[in-house]
Amino acid sequence: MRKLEAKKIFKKNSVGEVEFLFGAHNFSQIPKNHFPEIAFVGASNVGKSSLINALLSKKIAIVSSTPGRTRQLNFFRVSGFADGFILVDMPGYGFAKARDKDISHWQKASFEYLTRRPNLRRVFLLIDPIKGLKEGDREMINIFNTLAVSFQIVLTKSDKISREELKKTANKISVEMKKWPAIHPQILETSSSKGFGIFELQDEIVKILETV
Ligand SMILES: Nc1nc2c(ncn2[C@@H]2O[C@H](COP(=O)(O)OP(=O)(O)OP(=O)(O)O)[C@@H](O)[C@H]2O)c(=O)[nH]1
Ligand SMILES: [Mg+2]
Repeated sequence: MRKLEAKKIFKKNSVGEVEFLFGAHNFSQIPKNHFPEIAFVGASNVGKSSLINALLSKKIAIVSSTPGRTRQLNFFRVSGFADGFILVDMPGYGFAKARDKDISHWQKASFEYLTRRPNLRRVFLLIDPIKGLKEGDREMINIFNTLAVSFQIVLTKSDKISREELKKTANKISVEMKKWPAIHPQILETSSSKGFGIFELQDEIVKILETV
């Protein structure tokens, strides 16, 4: 049943079923709403915007090979499940090209959003399996655990690494994860460019939405 449901919600979306709602530079610019929200967080260039596009079968989030492309919190509304739900594409952390002032600004907006949003149902923390967990990721993980923000690890770009290496990274994270109280323990492995793991991620989103 659930498989059918995920297919229905994420079927090739025609115009109108997925819409860009707004982009926000500050937490105060984000209107309150009652839709469940799911945020995509991770280092610059890890593949957040690409994964949202792969999930929605639509080039709606801007992708770039230059790190730091997404400079605001972008909200995309998907209809098809009750009233609908929202995917949030966050600015990446950990790159040096932007001005310090800009970086601290995005960090503040992201931090406030991630820790003060009552309808935020889960954070997908994206990790590049070639790089593994970096300092910026650990800082995020500490925040999530301290403030009880429900999060789940999603490995990206799995087409760029052998199965063995991918498993090695996943196993290493699984061991560390035992100390993380706010983690949802299943690690998802994806490739936006090859479509690997996209259905599983869609299915996970449906499960999140079904849980009240
Ligand atoms: N091989 C491969 N490349 C990918 C995949 N996903 C993303 N990329 C590439 O990685 C680069 C960054 O992708 P984005 O989706 O813009 O990454 P982002 O995390 O949104 O980046 P920022 O907005 O800068 O934080 C682009 O060149 C993508 O084409 C993937 O699954 N496989
Ligand atoms: Mg982006």
